[in-house]
Amino acid sequence: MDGIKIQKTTASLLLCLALIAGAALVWGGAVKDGAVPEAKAVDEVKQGADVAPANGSAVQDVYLTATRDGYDKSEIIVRKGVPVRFHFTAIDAGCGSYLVLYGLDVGILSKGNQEAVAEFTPGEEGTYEYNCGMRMYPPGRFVVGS
Ligand SMILES: [Cu+2]
Repeated sequence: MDGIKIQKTTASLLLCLALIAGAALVWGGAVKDGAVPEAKAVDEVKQGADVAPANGSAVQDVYLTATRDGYDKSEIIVRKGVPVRFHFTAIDAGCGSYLVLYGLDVGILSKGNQEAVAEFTPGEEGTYEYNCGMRMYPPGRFVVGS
């Protein structure tokens, strides 16, 4: 029985790694193509002082860490229309080193246990799931509010 379990786990890990490699390739390509318009959108919002959040910051810094056991936070709350700087660190998390914000078209790859940062501006209120590329963890909630 144990042998079968191990084989299944290994197969899952291999699948997940392949998926990460594929996602990283797609993501890398997308960054090359999309980097300029994305950066412009962030700058535009920064210049509009009236959309800054109550604490006066023009950027919302949020932090998440993944380990083999899951994420250190089950929920992250941000405001709509204000740039988010999402700091993601995976510590020996295997395929959890690739984080996906489902429904927001955001993927972040933390390599070598180092922090990776993605910047984006959430445009629609809602609750989005964050998880690894295969949704293997208990899902986290990324809440975009007004
Ligand atoms: Cu996974």
